[in-house]
Amino acid sequence: MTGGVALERSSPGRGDPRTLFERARRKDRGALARLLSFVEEGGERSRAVARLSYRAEEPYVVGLTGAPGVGKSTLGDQLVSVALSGWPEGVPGPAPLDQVAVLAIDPTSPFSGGAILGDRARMQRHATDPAVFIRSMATRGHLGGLALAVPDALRLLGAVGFPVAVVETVGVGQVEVEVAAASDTTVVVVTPGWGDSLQAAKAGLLEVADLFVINKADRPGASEAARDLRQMLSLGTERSWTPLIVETVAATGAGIEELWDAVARHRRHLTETGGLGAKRAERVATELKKVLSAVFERRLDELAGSPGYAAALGDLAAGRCDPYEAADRLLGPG
Ligand SMILES: Nc1nc2c(ncn2[C@@H]2O[C@H](COP(=O)(O)OP(=O)(O)OP(=O)(O)O)[C@@H](O)[C@H]2O)c(=O)[nH]1
Ligand SMILES: [Mg+2]
Repeated sequence: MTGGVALERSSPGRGDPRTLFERARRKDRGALARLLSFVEEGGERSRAVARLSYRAEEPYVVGLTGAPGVGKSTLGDQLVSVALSGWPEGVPGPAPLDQVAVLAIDPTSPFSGGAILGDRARMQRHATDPAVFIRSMATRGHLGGLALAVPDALRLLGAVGFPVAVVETVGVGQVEVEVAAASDTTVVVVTPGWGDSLQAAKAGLLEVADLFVINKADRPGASEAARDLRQMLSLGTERSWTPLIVETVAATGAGIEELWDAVARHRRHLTETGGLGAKRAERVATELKKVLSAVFERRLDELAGSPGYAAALGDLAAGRCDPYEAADRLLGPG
């Protein structure tokens, strides 16, 4: 039984989303990794994954964002360990949690194959821990890019049984802010000193932050950074939730329990005020618009390759019609 055919037969449906999904639900990490690759790639198989994941319990999503190097990955690592001990009293959900996922979003290198250099080491560190699943994620063709691939991935994680997921993004660009803001609890990470806070403010992160972490609090200036943040927040619009500020030293684990408690407090607030349902409803509405806009964009590309389009361009160039008439001709009057 060493021939290629026999091998194929001994593992039926290796690439079949449904088979992989069933295996992923039984905590087969390899199967889950394959499914996430499908999500990254987009296309038919990612559609199949979306269909299988839909309607499942969503994981509670904690987003970690902030400038490069502030310590998000180290923080995420520590947070996962604390999270596994479960939610504090008064927060619905199992305690302890049996598994937690970390998705590290890599917006900068769409062709990296989904691994950030520093994250390889982390993945190896947790490789023997069956309760922690860490995975870097890039987009390699998903229609709509990361803004759609990430929610798909999160739904998949929920569907295979993860109650909590931590999503790490480098929060400097528009997409990263969007991805972070699509979390249930958005944590903005800064370091002591004025620079990070100001950069966070400029990137629009003050508005989306539910919690602030001042990491590397072993360095001077942490309390000043907290004061600056409070001041900036007091200038913003009144919100029903005032972002908490937590100081941590991710390198040693100091302050991580407090951070998890702050996440739990925010979750409790969302549950009590109905904010969680509203947030998630808003999120799917945004998603639907993004799906539609991606579909329209693809149709536009198809249209641009059609003979009618070439003819319309010819007419335009010859001055036989104006661009609006040309558009009407191609689409029908809008
Ligand atoms: N002094 C100090 N260093 C820290 C702390 N937390 C993390 N670091 C160090 O800061 C560096 C960056 O940490 P990462 O966790 O990779 O930061 P990141 O925000 O994930 O970085 P990117 O993913 O590249 O944006 C590493 O060398 C860490 O060891 C801390 O609390 N104190
Ligand atoms: Mg990182």
